Amino acid sequence: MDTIQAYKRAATEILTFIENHNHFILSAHINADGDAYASMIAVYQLLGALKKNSVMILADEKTVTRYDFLKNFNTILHYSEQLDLSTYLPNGIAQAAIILDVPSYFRLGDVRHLLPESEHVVKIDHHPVEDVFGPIDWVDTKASSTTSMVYELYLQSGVQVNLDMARALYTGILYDTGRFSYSNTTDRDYSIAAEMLKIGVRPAEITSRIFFENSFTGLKTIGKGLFSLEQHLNGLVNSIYLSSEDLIGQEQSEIEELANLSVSVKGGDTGLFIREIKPDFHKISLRSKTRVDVNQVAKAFNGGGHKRAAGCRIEGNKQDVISALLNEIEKQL
Ligand SMILES: [Mn+2]
Repeated sequence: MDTIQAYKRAATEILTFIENHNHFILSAHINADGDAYASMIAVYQLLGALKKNSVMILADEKTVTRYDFLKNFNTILHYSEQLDLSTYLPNGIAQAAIILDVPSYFRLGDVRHLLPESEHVVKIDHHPVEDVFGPIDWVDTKASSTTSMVYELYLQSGVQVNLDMARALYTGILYDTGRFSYSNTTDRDYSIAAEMLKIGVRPAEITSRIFFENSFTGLKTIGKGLFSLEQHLNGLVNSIYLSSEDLIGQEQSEIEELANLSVSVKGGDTGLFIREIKPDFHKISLRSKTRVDVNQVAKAFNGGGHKRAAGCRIEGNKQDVISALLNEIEKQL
């Protein structure tokens, strides 16, 4: 099949790029999620196996501890202006960069300041293209996850996948397919997962680490969110709202499931999970079943993502934000 050839070609090209460089920075999108962490860690481990030096850096202020069961997770650095990379890279400068799960410079956050010249930057991603980072921009919007694309690098490199690598690869795919349930899930994802199980991945363990380990307060906040559920446009749209007061001390990754719950209402198509992250400033996660392209909706507010899952930030009070979103959604109906 055509895709198989395209995957082989892209992976071979990236492996040549890796061969031609020695010191890499790796990064992923701001507010890193399971696919962002896992794809970055999987590439880090691959580079290690290929005897290359690399360092992982995120623009986020801190890591999401949910993923700390992955090997090498604790070596991830966080960007700051004072960050001195000279312990990791000769002269503290990245010779090359591999950027994962990031469609734009904006979504890379401050890590963009660390990038070498574009010819030394590789992007691997499954979001619709926004910025082209360099000559090797490998994007497959049909891929469920960036991690599933990274697996092709393993295949073409001949590096034998060990258990740590398998756990990372499994994690990214599991996360971005919503436990193999979203419409983005492919037969390839199942094949890779099967291979990872043969290597020793225990699905129940990873699933529970990612999805079923909720803190007491996190679950209470999910409860509050569910209680706020509201219907709009005759039930076609359902929204969940949490005020900044509701969110005090709440780690975001613990309440992500509210986005999926907002779209789970029977008869509805689009779900909005709206968080007031500071007064009159809201972060919105959008989900849809079949009708609304939420990537387009998010784009109207300088956000983005995928057709069925996207995010954006909007200024204004609760009512203004909801009206603005509904207005964009209605344009598609
Ligand atoms: Mn992803």
